[in-house]
Amino acid sequence: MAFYYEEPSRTFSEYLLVPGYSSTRCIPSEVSLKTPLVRFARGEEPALSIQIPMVSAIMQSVSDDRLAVALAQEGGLSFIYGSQSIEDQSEMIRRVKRYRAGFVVSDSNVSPDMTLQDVLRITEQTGHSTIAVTEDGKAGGRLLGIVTNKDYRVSRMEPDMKVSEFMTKFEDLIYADEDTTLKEANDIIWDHKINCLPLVNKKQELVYLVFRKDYDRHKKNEHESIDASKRYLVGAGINTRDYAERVPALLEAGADVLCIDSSEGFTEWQKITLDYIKKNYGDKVKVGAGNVVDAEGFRFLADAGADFVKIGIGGGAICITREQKGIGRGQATAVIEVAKARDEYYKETGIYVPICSDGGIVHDYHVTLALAMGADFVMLGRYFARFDESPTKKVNINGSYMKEYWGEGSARARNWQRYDMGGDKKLSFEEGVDSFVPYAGSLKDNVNLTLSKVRSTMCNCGALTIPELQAKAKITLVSSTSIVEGGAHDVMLRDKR
Ligand code: RVP
Repeated sequence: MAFYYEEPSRTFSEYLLVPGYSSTRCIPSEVSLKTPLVRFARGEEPALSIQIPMVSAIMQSVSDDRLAVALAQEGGLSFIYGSQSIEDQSEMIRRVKRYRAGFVVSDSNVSPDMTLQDVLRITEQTGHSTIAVTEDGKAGGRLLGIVTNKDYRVSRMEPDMKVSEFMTKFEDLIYADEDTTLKEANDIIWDHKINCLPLVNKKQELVYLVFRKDYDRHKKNEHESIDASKRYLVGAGINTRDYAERVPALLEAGADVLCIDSSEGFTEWQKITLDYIKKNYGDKVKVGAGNVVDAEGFRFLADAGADFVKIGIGGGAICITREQKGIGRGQATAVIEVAKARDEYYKETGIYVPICSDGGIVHDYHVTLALAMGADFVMLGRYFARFDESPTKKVNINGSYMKEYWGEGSARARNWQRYDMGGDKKLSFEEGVDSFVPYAGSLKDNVNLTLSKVRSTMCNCGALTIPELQAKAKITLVSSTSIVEGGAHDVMLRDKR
């Protein structure tokens, strides 16, 4: 006879935290959000930790090298998506590891034959007003000039005017050699009162741009996620098919941690992949696995050597797995059960295997709830897709700015490896949708705001660390009527001006 759970499975919006005693010592600036990323034995320090409990989803529309740098600067970590060629994924990893704070690889480029209209389109899409003009229109091409909004007047110029006719030509630019230090670059910027300094190599190819506005910002990141050589930490998604080729390439490129990306992780495929990695690299290489939604799934992956375990099936904003296949579990219930299994495993074996709640975070307080329920960190897709740094296009829809966001199980992503059960190497049906999410500005501003709420709520619960929150949290179910009571009600809202 089938097994029946006695209780319905529930999600974050059905719970609230009940405040506990909070002493005067318990203030947001004293809260530490540091959390372990990988397994460790009792009494030992984890080999990898992050300073904030947030990682970005292993998705084409979320985690590329640009987002990875921005998130590492805030103390989190990205897993660069694996649904691309091994070479392209490795190159993204290399770009993060090579990244020098303050040195920007130009992402807004045109060739001299392109037009004012192209410049305006790129400016709108990227939000950047400094555009490099290179011979081939690509980031590393031979630099021929720069276009900024000082070079054109939309009201006075034809949209099809060629870039070569109005750019500031290379001969008239202040530029410097690729080996220039950040300090030297900033001295040049100040001496010449310019906003941006291009750095070129001996062949006049554009290597970096240094912006005046970035300098102060880069002095201030106290909580960055960095390795022993002060390079940003970065993770990479892998699959259970091409790991024998992909894993060595990613490690060679400098990936700090891997994660098997799959919609369903309680499988022999995952064990085979973990076995391969542990056999070839031992403990040196850290790899997470998932996704699972119950204690049995957790134990299977923990026993198989997973360094962390990811929880969540069907809760992602773009995910339609539950509708398509009828599998999944309410995210809160899944986290609560797996957290209990993680604690039992620790008691039994002395090994702590961190767990990650993946998908379904809609409100900032869901992050706090996930942590209080036992998650060590959370993975977010929709949340990060909304920011300037995500890899997708910003578009204007009926007067509102939106960013594209599509699932790895959508036809657009063509990520059959994530869903493959040993079939015929194609997606037989979609498990994700292609969508838009409201544009929300910079990652830094949003992450800081979210975490200020998390810290504040932790203080309400009398907790200065995540383990303390987990030990002290009092969590209550809420009725649907009391959910209505929780929002503004029985008032007419004034316009937000
Ligand atoms: P969310 O943060 O709610 O946007 O969810 C992101 C998560 O959704 C990912 O980390 C992944 O586990 C899951 N996902 C990604 N693609 C799909 C899909 O197409 N069904 N689901």
